[in-house]
Formats: sequence, C-alpha cells, structure tokens
Amino acid sequence: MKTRYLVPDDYMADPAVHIFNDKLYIYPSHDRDSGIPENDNGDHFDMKDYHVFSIAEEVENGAVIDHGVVLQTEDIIWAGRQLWDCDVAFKDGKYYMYFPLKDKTDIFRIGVAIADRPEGPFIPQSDPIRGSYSIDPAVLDDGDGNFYMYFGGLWGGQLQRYRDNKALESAVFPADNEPAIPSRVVKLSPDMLQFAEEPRPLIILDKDGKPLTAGDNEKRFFEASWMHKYNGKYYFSYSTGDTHLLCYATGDNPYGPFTYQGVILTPVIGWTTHHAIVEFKGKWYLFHHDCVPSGGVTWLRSLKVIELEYAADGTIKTIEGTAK
Ligand code: FUB
Repeated sequence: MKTRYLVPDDYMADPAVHIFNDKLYIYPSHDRDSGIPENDNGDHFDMKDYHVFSIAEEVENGAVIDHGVVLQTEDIIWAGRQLWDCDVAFKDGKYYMYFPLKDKTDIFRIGVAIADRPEGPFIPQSDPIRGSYSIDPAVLDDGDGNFYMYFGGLWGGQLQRYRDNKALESAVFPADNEPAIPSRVVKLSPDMLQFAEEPRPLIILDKDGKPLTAGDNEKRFFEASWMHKYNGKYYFSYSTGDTHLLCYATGDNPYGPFTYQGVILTPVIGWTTHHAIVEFKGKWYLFHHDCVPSGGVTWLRSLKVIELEYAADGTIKTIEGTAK
C-alpha cells in the first residue's frame, strides 16, 4: 500500500487507534500554530482540543469521518496547558479517554474523560489520576478484564523529574553507561479511573539480557509508548526521540521485561515520531505522522498510515520514513 495522508485539511499527530464496533477509530493530538517559539520543552506543542476520526471501510481508501471536537482544555477544570497524545479504552459500555495535560502549576498529569460512544463527546473527571505524571498514555486491553497503561516521555514530557514515582528536586539524567530512564506500566483500577497499583518501570533488555543504557539513544525509550499483541507476544513500541526512530521490544507478559528487537520506522520529516499499530480487516497498519505537508514545520504534523508487515519469525519489517 502507498502511504496515505488521512486528514489533509488539518494538522493531526500522535495517533492512538482502536477497533470499536467493527470500525476503526483514530484519537490524535490536534496540532495548531500557537506562535510559541520552538524549544526542548516542547512549548510549541500548545494543543487545546481533540477530534476523533473513524473509518468504516478499507484503510487504503475508505472515507475518513471527522466527528469534530470531543474534548477541550476549557472544559477541564484542572487544566493549565498542552493537551498532548491521548488514548481510549472501552469497558462495560463506556469509553475512557486518557490524556496528558499540564496542570495549573505546569506539571503534566494524566486525566480521564468518559463517553457513551467511541466518537465522544468525552466528559472529563474533575481531577487527574492520583499519582499520575508525565505524558503519552497508551492503554492495553489485555482481554482478561485487566487494562494496563504505558506512559512517560523525556525532556518536555518531564519523566526525568521522577524516580520511584516520587518527584525529584530537579531533573536527573543518568550517565551514558547507566540504565536508561524507563517508561512506566501500571494496571488500571476496575472502575478505569485510577491506578490500581504503583507504576512500575518497563525494562528493555538488549540481546545479552542487560538493560539498555542512557547513552544508547538509538535504542532507548524516549516517548510515544504503544503496546499491541501478536501471536500471543507483547510488542512494546516507542520513539527514541532525539534519534527519531520508532523501535520495538517484545515480552511474554504486560509488565515485561522486554527484549529490544529493532526499528519499525526510520526517521520522518519533522522532529517527533509517534504511532499506533493495529490490525483491521485482516491487515496490520502503522499509523503515524510527519511534517511533509507543512513543509517541515515541526509542530504542524500530518496523520498518515501505511501497511505493516511481520516476517515469519514475528519480527516487524522496517519501514522507511520520509526523511530519506
Ligand atoms: O504531541 C506532543 C508530543 O510530541 C507527544 O506527546 C510526543 O509523543 C511527541 O509526539
């Protein structure tokens, strides 16, 4: 399949994608030109609302329906700024949207909003999840009644400000030869509104069984967690941030440890890279974004999709990004 841009008339990024009621639903960030200068904290990503999109037919050419604004900062009473990458899960007749947002003290928390339908609107809870921090929540429905959230992001995502789920006095980055800062995994409470336990580090090992180090920045986690299952294995995929790769690691259970496997997507035009992997109508797809339509403007990203293929041994075939 040729790469398809899905929303040519607007800027959408960070897709989370799920199949609900036999339709494919896309939950992206909604980029806008805020005029805020670019910096390493990502202040230029000053998004204020979410749209939901759906596709009922083939991903290759089916109509992409825009369900409009489904949640916005002005409806969230604890909101400071910056609605970044969200995800949605379904349980017992309700749809739960998980979204990172800076509170009024400029600290990222993860909030929850609830809808009766996958296309929203989503009504936010009055407080963020207790004990939540950082960005990029991705939720796995493990199929046995348990839901797990994967989250975290470095630099502007503030993950370097936490150790053992406690805020540090100031950010600490490990030395290059020390274990990398891990993303986090946590089981959700039965009502889907809180963490059921303390978040745990998600450890990625190299082929020798050693944790990836902070200096291994072509492999170590940076942001954009996504989890999917294939042939009974857990595939944790993520962005390496400053080296602009989408990579993945596999494991036998939702908590890991995971073993690094390789690159899913080489760099695209634009600084960030962020994705979802999903099966629909018998094919697997990589939803992601790049900045080709905006002429390379980092904070104006466009949603796209391409087919993803596995080799017979379950490894994912590397896809060339748009930077080549
Ligand atoms: O969209 C803002 C941030 O950029 C996301 O949270 C990151 O994953 C990166 O794509």
